[in-house]
Amino acid sequence: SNALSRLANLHRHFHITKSSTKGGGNDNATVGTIKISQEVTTALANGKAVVALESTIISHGMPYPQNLETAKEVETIVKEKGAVPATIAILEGIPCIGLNAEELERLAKLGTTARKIARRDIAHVVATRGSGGTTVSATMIFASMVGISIFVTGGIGGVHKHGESSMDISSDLTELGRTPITVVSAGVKSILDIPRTLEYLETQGVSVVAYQTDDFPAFFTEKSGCKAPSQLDTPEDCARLIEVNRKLELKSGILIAIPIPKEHSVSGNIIESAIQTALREASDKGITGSAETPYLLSRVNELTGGASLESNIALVKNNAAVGAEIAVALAQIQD
Ligand code: PSU
Ligand code: MN
Repeated sequence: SNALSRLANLHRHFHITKSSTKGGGNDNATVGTIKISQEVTTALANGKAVVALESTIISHGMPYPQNLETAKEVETIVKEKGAVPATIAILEGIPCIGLNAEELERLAKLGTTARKIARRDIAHVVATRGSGGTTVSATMIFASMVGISIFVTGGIGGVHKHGESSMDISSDLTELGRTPITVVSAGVKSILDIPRTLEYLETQGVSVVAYQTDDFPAFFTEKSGCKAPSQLDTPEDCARLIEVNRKLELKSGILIAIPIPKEHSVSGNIIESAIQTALREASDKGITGSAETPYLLSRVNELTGGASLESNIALVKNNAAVGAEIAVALAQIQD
C-alpha cells in the first residue's frame, strides 16, 4: 500500500525507534531518529485509519490541566470512531509520532515553557535536544513523512491583522501549499484577518472546503461572513477529495473547515469585544511574532471568563469525531 511504501522509504532515511514506552535521551548517535509508537506503526503498515494531532494546542493553546484532559479525550474520540490517534511532538530532540500517557503529561505540564515548533524551528529544537509542541506546519511535516494523510486540530494560523504590513502570515498557510496533508479545523479565529487568510490560501493553491455549510467558519462562531470556496457534506465525499488530490499528485494540502456545533458557539458580540481588547493589549505591550497567538488565546479566555476555552474544547472534540470519520472513509477507499 501507499503507507507501507512510505514507511519503507522512511527506513532508508531515518533510524526509527518503534518503542513507545521510554522517553529516552538524544545524543549525536541518534540525531535523525524519529520515534513512531507501536500502535501507529502497526496501523500504518496495515492501512488502518490514522489521525495525526498537533501539540502546540497542548503546550501553548490551553492551560493545564484542561490541555491534558482535552488531549486525552480527543484521542479517545478518535479511537471510538475506529481510527488510531497519533499525537506529534518533539521530546528531548526526538520527533515522536504517537505519544504515550507519560509523554502527553510531560508536555502538558511543560506548558508555555516548551518550545512552540513551526517548520523553521524543527532543526534547531532537534539539534539542541529541546522539547516542544508542534504547530500545524510542523505537525503536517511529520505526518507527511510517515504517511499519515489526515490531521485534526482546533484552529489554524493565518494572516494576522495588519499582516499586509507586518508580514505576519502563519507558516501554516505556506505549509498547506506545499505538503499534501488534510487539516481538519474549525476555520480561522477572528483574531486573524479572515478574508486575507482565504486569499492567501488561494494563492498557495490550498483546497479549502467548508463542511455542511457554504460560509467559512470562524472558530468560536459558525460563520465568518466569508463565502467558502467549496462545500462538502459527508465524510465519504471528503475522503474522495483527498484521494483525488493524492492520485493527481497535486502535492498541495487540503483544509476542511467544520463549524463549531451551534450549542457551543460563543456569542459573536462577547467574543469580538474580548478579541478587540486582547489585540489592543498585545499591540500596547509590543507582543508580536510567534508569541502573539498564544497571548491572544489566553487573554480572550480570561476576558470571556473561560467561555472561550469551553468552546475551544468542544470544537476540537467535534473536529476529532469528523476527522476520524473521514480517515475511516479514506482507509476504506484505499483498501
Ligand atoms: N489557533 C488556535 N489554537 C492554537 C493555535 C492556533 O486556536 O493552539 C496554534 C496552532 O498550533 C497553530 C499555531 O499552528 O498556533 C499558529 O501560530 P502562529 O500564528 O504563530 O503561526
Ligand atoms: Mn507569525
